[in-house]
Amino acid sequence: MAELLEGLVISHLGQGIAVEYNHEIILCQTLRRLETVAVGDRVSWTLSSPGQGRIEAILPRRSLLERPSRNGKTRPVAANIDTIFVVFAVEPHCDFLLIDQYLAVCENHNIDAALILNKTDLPQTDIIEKELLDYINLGYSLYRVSAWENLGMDELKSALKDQVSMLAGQSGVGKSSLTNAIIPDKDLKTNTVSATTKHGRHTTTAATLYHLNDGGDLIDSPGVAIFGLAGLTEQRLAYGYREFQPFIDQCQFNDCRHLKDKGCAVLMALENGDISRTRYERFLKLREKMPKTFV
Ligand SMILES: Nc1nc2c(ncn2[C@@H]2O[C@H](COP(=O)(O)OP(=O)(O)OP(=O)(O)O)[C@@H](O)[C@H]2O)c(=O)[nH]1
Ligand SMILES: [Mg+2]
Ligand SMILES: [Zn+2]
Repeated sequence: MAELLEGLVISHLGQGIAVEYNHEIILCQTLRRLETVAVGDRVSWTLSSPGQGRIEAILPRRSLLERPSRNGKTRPVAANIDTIFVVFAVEPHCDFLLIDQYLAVCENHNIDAALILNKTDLPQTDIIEKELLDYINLGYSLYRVSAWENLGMDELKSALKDQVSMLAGQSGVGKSSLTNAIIPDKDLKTNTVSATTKHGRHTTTAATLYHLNDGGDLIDSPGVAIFGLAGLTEQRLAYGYREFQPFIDQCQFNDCRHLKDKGCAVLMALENGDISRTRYERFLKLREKMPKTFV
């Protein structure tokens, strides 16, 4: 019986799963379905031939992000993440609904969340600044950076230290550019899993984990909404709006939907100005977007 070794999943490759062991990358297969293993997973594996391995088991996860897959099921996308940094910029057009969605997922999965405004070298807009005030008031950390001009990077780097972080956000906001700016000497040969789009851009196709020079790991993820409202119920979505949390328990009815319900403390807080109206309106929109089976 081959020796059981412990490794770290750093990416999904077309032909298998890249597992890091002892500073080497081993291409692994698994008897389970490949997509049940996620980047960030700690696995036990055995050597099947030189440089090739087989994943025998996934070790217990401390957090897990999932995305919807076919027939109402979910599949894991990243495991053992401590903080998700939601990246956005003046262009492509800033999608606050998507930001709220990421934040709501984090709130429900016990993952910390922070915001990164990239491309601060470009002219900024008042609209973004106005929305940002809400997030800052809610206690979310905000890092203003430019990957191009290397602005604000020291502060961001110290926030990334000694934990597992993931960059999330729509395509083109600069997640990979930030990863490159943070880890300029990363091993591109083993770690680049990108493809050139028809616009000539390198778009990330698989989430990939990199080690930071100062300690900690960083996962660059593809811009498609790789995790959605998967697994959240309507109630959990409301909980995902952290400013609703102190009021939810005070609603008159346990199953309050915070819409037009009698005795709704969330609505009362909205009237009193304790909850931002734009955030509440986005809650309503996300609620509409939820897979109906969950509502
Ligand atoms: N002006 C400016 N442009 C930037 C900055 N960072 C990245 N970009 C540009 O934005 C575009 C997208 O950057 P990427 O790093 O590929 O974006 P991404 O978020 O990784 O995109 P996906 O992999 O498709 O999800 C590229 O053309 C970058 O050169 C920045 O700080 N300022
Ligand atoms: Mg990318
Ligand atoms: Zn209510």
